Amino acid sequence: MPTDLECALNSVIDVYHKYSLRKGNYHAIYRDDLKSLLETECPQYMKKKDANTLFKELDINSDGAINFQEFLVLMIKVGVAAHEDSHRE
Ligand SMILES: [Ca+2]
Repeated sequence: MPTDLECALNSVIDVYHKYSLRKGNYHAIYRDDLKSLLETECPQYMKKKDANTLFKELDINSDGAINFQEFLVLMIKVGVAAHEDSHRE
């Protein structure tokens, strides 16, 4: 039986593929699909952020798409913000 952490990681991978596969690619999320992902999956985080700015920050290799490694940087950013919020409540 998978642990809580393994389930959480599988969810991260599933969400990545849900948006990457919109254009049929397991390894690339494009700008419009990233915007949709951010607005749908991270609405709390996006209250203070701009999707275009975030896309530029995340596209480290400047190939016009977010690969899974680049997506993990987003998970760090959202995770740090969520952790901070957890201590505010
Ligand atoms: Ca990229």
